[in-house]
Amino acid sequence: MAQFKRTLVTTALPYANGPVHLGHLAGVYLPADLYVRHKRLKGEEVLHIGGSDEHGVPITITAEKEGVTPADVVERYHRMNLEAFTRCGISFDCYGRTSSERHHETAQEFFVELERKGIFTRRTEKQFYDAASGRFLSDRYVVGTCPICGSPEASGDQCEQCGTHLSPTELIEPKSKLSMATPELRDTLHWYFPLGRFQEALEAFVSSHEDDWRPNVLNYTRTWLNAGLNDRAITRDLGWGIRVPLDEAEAAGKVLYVWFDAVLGYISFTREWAEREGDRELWRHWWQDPETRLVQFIGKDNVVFHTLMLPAILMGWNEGRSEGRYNLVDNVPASEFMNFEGRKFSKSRNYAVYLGEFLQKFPADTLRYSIAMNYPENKDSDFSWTDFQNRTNGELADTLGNFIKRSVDFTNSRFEGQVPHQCTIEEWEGIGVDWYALQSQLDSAYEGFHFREAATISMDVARAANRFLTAAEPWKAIKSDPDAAARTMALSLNLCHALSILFYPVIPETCDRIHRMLGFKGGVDGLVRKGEPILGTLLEPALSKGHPLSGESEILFTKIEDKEIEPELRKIEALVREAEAREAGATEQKMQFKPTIEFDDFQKVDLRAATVTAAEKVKKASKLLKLQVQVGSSTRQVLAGVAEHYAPEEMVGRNVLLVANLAPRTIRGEVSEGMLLAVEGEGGRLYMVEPQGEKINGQSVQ
Ligand code: B3M
Ligand code: ZN
Repeated sequence: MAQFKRTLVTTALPYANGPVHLGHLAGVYLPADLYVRHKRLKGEEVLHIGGSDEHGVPITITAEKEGVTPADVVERYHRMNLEAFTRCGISFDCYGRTSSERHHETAQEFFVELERKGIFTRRTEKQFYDAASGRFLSDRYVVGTCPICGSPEASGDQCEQCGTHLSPTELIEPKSKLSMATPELRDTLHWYFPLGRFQEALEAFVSSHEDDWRPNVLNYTRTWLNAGLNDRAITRDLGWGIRVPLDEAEAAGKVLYVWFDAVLGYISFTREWAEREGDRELWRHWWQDPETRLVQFIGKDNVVFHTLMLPAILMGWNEGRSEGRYNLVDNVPASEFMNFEGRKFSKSRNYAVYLGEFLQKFPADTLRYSIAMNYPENKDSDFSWTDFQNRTNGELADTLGNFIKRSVDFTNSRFEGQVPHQCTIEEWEGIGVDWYALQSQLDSAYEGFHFREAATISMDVARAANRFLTAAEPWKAIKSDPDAAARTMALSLNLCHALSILFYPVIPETCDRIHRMLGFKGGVDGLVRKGEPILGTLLEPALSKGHPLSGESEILFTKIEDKEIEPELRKIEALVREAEAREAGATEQKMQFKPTIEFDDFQKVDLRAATVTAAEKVKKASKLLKLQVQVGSSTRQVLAGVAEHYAPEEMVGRNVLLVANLAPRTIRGEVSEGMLLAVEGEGGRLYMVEPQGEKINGQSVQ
């Protein structure tokens, strides 16, 4: 780490198609802000770049649903999210948007360069076209029946019911989401980025981070590498996005795939920042100087785009260049998810607490602290209102706030609002905090992305400070031993100052208030922004004898009363009830039987008892098993969506029920000649239908 001169921090660009919620804050934005502020405390050079992802199908779908233009959608949510982040104290140096001119230019520049180098491949392929709307349909615009589980509501990219990733042509009875008409397959040309061309280079790159990347990040990335990297289409037929910058007629109406452009947003926004700083070339410092470290904060669902896709694009750019080469990412601290009252946040089910709304009711710092203490570092965590209330009342108000107030009030009333004693280093070191050890513990917590630990270390100092003040009893000593009381108060005030620095990454606004109460004009943030390494000043007492406090005394944290969180708890209960009703409704719907069929219809289905003779996983299809089944004297290949419920070796030897005369289908490039019957149990667990009996193989069901 020490070899780096400066750190560029980026945070995933949230889609501007909805408000950010507490899950986003916990996984990405707060940890990044903690990291950045800690670096500023050390006087290090750091830049935090983020912004809105304003392209892609999620945005056009929202726009269509609401009957407005995509531009209206992104305008609304970009503003809303930027405002929420600002109120929450997320200190971006630039919060850009991918609809900006500079970003379009940057993304096109990359496309042109890779095209010039002949890196892309072109492929004509069949894609669904909705003749009624005159549009090619991208994956999510096609709906139909899932070939794996039979759910009638699968979308062209994924089946929500069974989780299988699909392509639109795999759907049974596909329909256009735009007109509900049956779409036709037409030829269309797309540009592909050959990830496989960079396989070896990416493997070497990932291996070089074996020791510093988180296990979850390495795992997701390795799963892709081990499966072998494939070409990825990086253009789409869509009316919203960045135009493919080629004059050829074939490029008309095509835009860059949102993920190709979004990951380049970090670069565009650094350029915009540099322009605002008045030096157009300054961005190169941050992207192209090998002494700059790049750290990208993201959620676990975005890993491979940052560990493989962006690095490969940059490798493509760097090829054959000795200058103007981009740095590859140094670390990708991807978080797990933070749940909310025991359930997953879900925007589509409206089960979420939105950041902006939250901050209308409670101060940002109380939220920042609670979330830091629940940071989903290596497993999913949970945010609950009761935990939030307990931490605010017990830790922030009773421990930290109370200590500061007691120290300031007593000094104001008994020592004329001035530091009453010159503390020596020995006294400072004698109060039960090992300042050297503390600094290095705190530093390794932040540098290792252990944010819960960092916040805990700071709160432990507040606890120690309280113990110190309570044990010294200056309110008694003031009569019996005024010098001792003066010493206690001077040390306490210095502790207040130390706490205002230690807590700065977590609760910056409060730290500014503490600083002002202690008689300083600018807040901690003002000092830090000047690039002073003020973390190092903790080793000595900072306030000298005679230093005047401001004379003001504030209550830093108001306790949260039960009646304030009761409506929130009731809201959750209602949301959970709704979710449960919906889930129950879904099961009920399944209970509605299909229309009656004649015996002849049933007779058309050839159901046979078969035996699994071999089973293996299918690359890049975590739900699928490729099975060889023996049915009488013939053997055939069947793909079954049961990989999450049965290990391949468990399948071998089982008797199964096979739909033997189903037309063959190609799924993931593999032919499936038939379908196995299974039933779904609790929690989506699938159970194969396993006929029992002697010599039943090959026999039909009757
Ligand atoms: N907008 C996905 C998301 O919000 C995507 C991230 C882009 S990071 C370049 O989860
Ligand atoms: Zn399905």
